Amino acid sequence: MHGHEMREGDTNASSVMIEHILNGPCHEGCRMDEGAILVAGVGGIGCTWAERAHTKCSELADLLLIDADEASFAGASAAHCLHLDAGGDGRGTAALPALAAHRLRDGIDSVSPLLEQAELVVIMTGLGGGMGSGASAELASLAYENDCLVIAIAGLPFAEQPLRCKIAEAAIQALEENSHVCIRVSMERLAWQARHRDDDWRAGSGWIGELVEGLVTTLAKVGKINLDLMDLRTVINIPGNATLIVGTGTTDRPDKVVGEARKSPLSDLRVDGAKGCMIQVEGGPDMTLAHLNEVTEAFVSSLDPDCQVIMGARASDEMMGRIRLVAVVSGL
Ligand SMILES: Nc1nc2c(ncn2[C@@H]2O[C@H](COP(=O)(O)OP(=O)(O)OP(=O)(O)O)[C@@H](O)[C@H]2O)c(=O)[nH]1
Ligand SMILES: [Mg+2]
Repeated sequence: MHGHEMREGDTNASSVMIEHILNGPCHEGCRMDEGAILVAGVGGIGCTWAERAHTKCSELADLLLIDADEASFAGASAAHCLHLDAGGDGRGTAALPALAAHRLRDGIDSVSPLLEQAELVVIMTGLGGGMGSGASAELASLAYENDCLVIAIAGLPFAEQPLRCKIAEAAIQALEENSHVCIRVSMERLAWQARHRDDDWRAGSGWIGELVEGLVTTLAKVGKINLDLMDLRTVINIPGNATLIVGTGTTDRPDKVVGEARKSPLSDLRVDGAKGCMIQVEGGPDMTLAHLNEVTEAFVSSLDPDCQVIMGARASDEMMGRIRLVAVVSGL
């Protein structure tokens, strides 16, 4: 592994480095040589999100689906599925998160080899129901015990569902305590954005897929400037809260990428005081150094002036014409 050259965010110095490494050898398509990545979905919405996200990076990560409802596994051909239906009625655990948590503890033996192998576990869930609210924090804690880096992406219920909001409030605390980064996604904002795109919010409106794909490709593939799990740990270990951001755009409008990132359907998003940041910019073979600089500088300028920035860039044929920014922001 190479390439920790891009520490301490002086963007001018970084630009030179980006140029240098862009011209260097490319190790496209290599798998990470230490640790595996596990994408996990818990509950109905979580399984849908995880499955959709995984289709975009199936070569690079394993997929684990956990639910009481077998219908959640129907669309996934290559998933590890954990069916937690103790009662056998197939109707789920309703609003019984505690039962879901117990069921997970009982059933986890079958998937614990996955957790032992994994270095990074990305857990997706929609909170407010039974399964996701109960079992996601339990899964996070098991992953944590296995020394995995744990990133949770949690959907929060619509404000007009007070009972579900109450369940979610308790669940998000448990999930936060058991994960390194816990991102709160407003399902309401997701739904609002999805309506604009004529998309189904339950599928994550594309946004979750981009986020996870960006994160997984960032960490699993050796990019032109390599970022790896050590970098992620460095950024995440900066005291304070951390969050993830994704923005996409086209090569002809790189200025729009950061704007898109700011529109993320995350609740409570404020990154201006960030002390740490890991940024990965991905583009097609048509991405130039100027594109890279424009995107990274626009983003970094919105952070704390003393923010420690670790940057990476990657070009791949599948990103032709597109640019994607994925950032882990910490010290909030
Ligand atoms: N408004 C709205 N919210 C929904 C809908 N489906 C899911 N949600 C929200 O998403 C949360 C999680 O839903 P699911 O993933 O289906 O729940 P689960 O974890 O499978 O929980 P159980 O099925 O109760 O075991 C719910 O609490 C709701 O707040 C929907 O069709 N409309
Ligand atoms: Mg369900």
